[in-house]
Amino acid sequence: RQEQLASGAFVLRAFALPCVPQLLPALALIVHASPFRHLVTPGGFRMSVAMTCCGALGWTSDRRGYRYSAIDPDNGRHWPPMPPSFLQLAQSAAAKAGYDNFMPEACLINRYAPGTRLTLHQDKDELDYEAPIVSVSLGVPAMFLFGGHERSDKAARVPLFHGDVVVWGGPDRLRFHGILPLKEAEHPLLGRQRINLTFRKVA
Ligand code: MD3
Ligand code: FE
Repeated sequence: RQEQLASGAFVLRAFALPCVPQLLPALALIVHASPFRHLVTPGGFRMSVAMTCCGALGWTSDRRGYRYSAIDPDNGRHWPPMPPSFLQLAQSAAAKAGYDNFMPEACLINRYAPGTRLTLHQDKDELDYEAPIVSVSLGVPAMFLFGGHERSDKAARVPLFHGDVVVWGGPDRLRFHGILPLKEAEHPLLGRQRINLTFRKVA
């Protein structure tokens, strides 16, 4: 089941389900090496989303700004490598949406507890806006906000469930987007949380 949100944005419902048995143990190893943390924005606010990363580059934020870095600032070591199961899923989803040869070097991993939200924003820290972004939803369902090119544009609401994959590219790559506060719910595999994997080509 494939839904098109806009000319370059596709929801692949349940696309990641067959991969979940490989994804979860790989995720546990990543989180062991580089635990989830609440980053601080340049404005000094603690993000309600907890984050970690894998791959050659990871996204991070502090009072000095947002940036991609090869090093996890919490431990001074490289981010954990991207597991083959992650890369394969991201590439097959991108290809299914019409983006061949997707080579992400970063996977940002977001963790939402009940009440956690992500306010409307654009992803502009990448140098390459040609490549798509692939996002994988795991655990408790969330309401995704799919906005326009201005912050004030009315945003559509798209529910995202365990196993759903969204691919964004082309004209939709710079749309404003966000996640409404996570509802209290329990998922049989992940408990009371939602995990989102976001694959990006950075440079
Ligand atoms: C649409 N994450 O990490 S993923 C983010 O569910 C982020 O954790 C959300 O926004 C989450 O930056 C949404 C889907 C997503 C990611 C990037 C996009 C949608 C996008 C970039 C442009 C347009
Ligand atoms: Fe984003």
